[in-house]
Amino acid sequence: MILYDVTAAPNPRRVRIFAAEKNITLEYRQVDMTRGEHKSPDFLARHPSGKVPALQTDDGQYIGESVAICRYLEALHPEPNLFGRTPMEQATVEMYNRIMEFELWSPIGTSWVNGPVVAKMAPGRFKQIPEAKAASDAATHRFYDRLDKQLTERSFIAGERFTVADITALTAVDFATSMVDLRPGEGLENLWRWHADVSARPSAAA
Ligand SMILES: N[C@@H](CCC(=O)N[C@@H](CS)C(=O)NCC(=O)O)C(=O)O
Repeated sequence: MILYDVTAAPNPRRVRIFAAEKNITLEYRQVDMTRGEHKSPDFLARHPSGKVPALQTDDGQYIGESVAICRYLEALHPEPNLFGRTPMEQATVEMYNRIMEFELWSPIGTSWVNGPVVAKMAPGRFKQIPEAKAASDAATHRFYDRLDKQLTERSFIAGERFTVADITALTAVDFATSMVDLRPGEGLENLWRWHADVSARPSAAA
């Protein structure tokens, strides 16, 4: 299987970590986003949104969207399980994974698009709205506080074991910290304890 990847991009990292947890070997093919390769007709045939990651399966079909790719990998390699086993656990993992996407990744993405790195990297590509960045920065920090409280009650994002929801949250916090100037406050001890635990897993280096 071939993963269309950008090493520095956080969404492909979600799939790389997921595959590493399952010990699945993928062939990585770098997409040159600086040259707009992800919007070329060839690439749009692989992923209609022109985004990474995209997976080429062994029989030559394509899947876009990191969660869809992870679900495919889980179906092929059910163990170790990362999407939940019982109906209740599956629903809980899904719930927290969606919360991490909509309530953590979403404001981080808005702050990124309206922030200084994008202004420098892709001048004029987006109409930047400083008020949107300020509101999203605040929403991200409010969410960090909420996550910190949640992590007093459980070891991982969706319960007592590592799941895909931890991968979604880890990639969000790392991207926010390194690229968006949205590092969680030092006083958020539970969040940092969780972050240290998940970062210590060999898959986090993927
Ligand atoms: N929801 C998508 C998001 C994919 C995404 O936004 N990827 C970024 C890189 S991290 C990208 O390709 N951006 C280029 C663009 O949107 O044009 C997923 O989970 O795969």
